[in-house]
Amino acid sequence: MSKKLTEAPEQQALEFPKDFQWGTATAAYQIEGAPEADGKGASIWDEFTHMKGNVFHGETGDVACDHYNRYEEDIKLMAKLGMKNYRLSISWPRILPNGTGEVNQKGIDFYHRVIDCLIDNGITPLVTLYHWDLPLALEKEFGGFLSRDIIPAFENYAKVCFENFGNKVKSWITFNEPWCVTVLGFCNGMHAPGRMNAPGREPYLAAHHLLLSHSKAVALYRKEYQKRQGGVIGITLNTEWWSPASNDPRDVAAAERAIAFNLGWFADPVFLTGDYPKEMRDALGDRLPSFTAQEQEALKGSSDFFGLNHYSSHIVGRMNACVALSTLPKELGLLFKSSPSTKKALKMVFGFTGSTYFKDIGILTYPDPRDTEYTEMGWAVAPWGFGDLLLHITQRYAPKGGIIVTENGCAMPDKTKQDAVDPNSVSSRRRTTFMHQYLSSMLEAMNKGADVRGYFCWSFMDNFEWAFGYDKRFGMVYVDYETQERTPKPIAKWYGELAKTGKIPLIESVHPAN
Ligand code: GBH
Repeated sequence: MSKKLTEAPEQQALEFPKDFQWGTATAAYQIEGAPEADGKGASIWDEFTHMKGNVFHGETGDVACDHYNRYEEDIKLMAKLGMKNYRLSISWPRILPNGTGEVNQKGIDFYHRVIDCLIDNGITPLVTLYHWDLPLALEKEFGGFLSRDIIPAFENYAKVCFENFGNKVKSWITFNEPWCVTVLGFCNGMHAPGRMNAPGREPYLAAHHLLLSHSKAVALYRKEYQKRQGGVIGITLNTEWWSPASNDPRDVAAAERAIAFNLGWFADPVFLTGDYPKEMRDALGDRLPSFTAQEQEALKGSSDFFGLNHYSSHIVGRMNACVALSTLPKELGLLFKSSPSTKKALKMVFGFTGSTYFKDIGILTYPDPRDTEYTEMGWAVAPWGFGDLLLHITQRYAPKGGIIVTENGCAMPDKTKQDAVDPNSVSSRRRTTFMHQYLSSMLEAMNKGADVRGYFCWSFMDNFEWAFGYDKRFGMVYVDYETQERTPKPIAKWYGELAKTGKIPLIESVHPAN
C-alpha cells in the first residue's frame, strides 16, 4: 500500500513489497536477427540500417543476438539467473508481412514457441506490440504514422496478437516510447524512417496518429478480450527528468515546458485529460493537431498502468534569444559521438530556418553539478531525478495500476569480454553502482508514496543499440557477437539476488574489495 505523499513515512522500508515484479527487457529488432526467415516481411528498420550513414559502422540487425534461433538457450539462462518476468516485443512484419492482410502462421508459431518456453521456465511475459519495427509496406503505402491509415492497421495487428496470444499473455504494451518514434523518426532523423522533412510539423502529426492507434487497440482489447482473457494493457512512455536551474520563474517555466513536451505530450492525453498539455497548445497553436470530443473520451484512461522508461535527468533553464539553436548542440553532441546522421543533423540545425520540435521547447540544458559521471551513451548518471520523476507521475497522474518501470539501465565500457565479466573491472563496478543508486532512489521514492509495482532492467543481454549499432552494451549478459556465446556479467548475480530477496544487495556482494 502506498502512503499519502504528504505524510512522512513512519518507517523507511528497506525492502521492496513481496509482489513487486522484477524482470529484464529486450525488443525484437535488437535481438532476433533472421530478417527474412519463415516469411517475415521487411520493417522500416531493415531498410534504414541498410542505408549508408544511418548506423555507426554501418551495422544492422541482420544477425543481432541470433535470438530467433537461440531463444531457448536465452530463456533457460534467464531462468537460471532467477528472473521471473520478461518484457519482449513482437515483430509486426513477422506476423503480418505486409502490415495488413495475410497472416504469416510461421511468425505466429515462433512467438508461441517463445511464450511457451518462458511459461515452462516459470517466467511471466510482458509483451510490447510496437517497438519500432513498422512493416515497410505501410511506410511505402501511406507514409506510416503520417497517415490516419495507421490506426486501423495497428488495430488489426493488435487484434491478431490478442486473438493468438491473449490466453497466455496477461500484460500488453501497445507502444514503446512514442517520443522516440516521433522525434527521432520525424524530427532529427536519427531513427527510422529517418525523416527531417518538416521537423516542426511531422512529429506532432505522427504522435497524434500514434495516440489514436493506441486508444483504438485498447478499446478493442477492453471490449472483446479483457474479461475473457483477464489481462491488462497499457503504454510505455520515456522521459528524462527536468529540474529548473534556479527559482527564477522563467527557469521554472522552462522546466515545466520541457516536462510538457517530453512527458505530458503523451501522458496528459492517456492518463489525465484526453488532450495535449496547455504548454504545447500555447507554443504550437494549430501546428498541434486536435482531438474530437469523442477521441478525447476514448483516450482518457486508456492505460491500465503507467509504463515508464527512464535513463537520465537534466537541469534546464530559459533560453535567451542569442542562443536560439539551444538544445540542438546537445543533440549534435550525441550525434558527433555516434557519427551517424551527423551531416543530416547539421543540415537540420544550421540549414533549417523553420520550426523544429526542439526549437519549439525553447530551453537550455545545463550540466548538473551533482552529476559525477556519464554512461557510454553520454547520459548523465542522475539517480535523484528518477525518484523525483516517480513522485511526479504518482502525484499528477495517479495511474490506477501503478507505475511499471519497463526500462532502466546503462551502457558501460565493456570493451572486451574480460572487462565485462571481471567483477573488479571499472566497467563492472560502475554498472553495479549505477543500478544500486537508481534502485535506491526508486525505493526512497516508494517510501514517500510513489506507486511503483515493477522494474525491468534494460537489457537482458547486449544487443543492437539502434543508431549506435553494437558499440553500446546495456546487457546483464555479455554477448560475443563473433561466437554468439553468452556470459553473465557480475550485475546479473547482483540483480538475481535482489529479485530473490527483495532487498538491494550491497555492492560488495559481487565486487569483493581487493
Ligand atoms: C530505449 O530508448 C529503447 O526503448 C531501447 O530500445 C533502447 O535500446 C534503450 O532505451 C537504450 O537506449 O541525451 O541525456 O538527453 C531510450 C530513449 C531517449 C533515452 C533519449 C535517452 C536522451 C538522453 N532515450 N534520451 S540525453
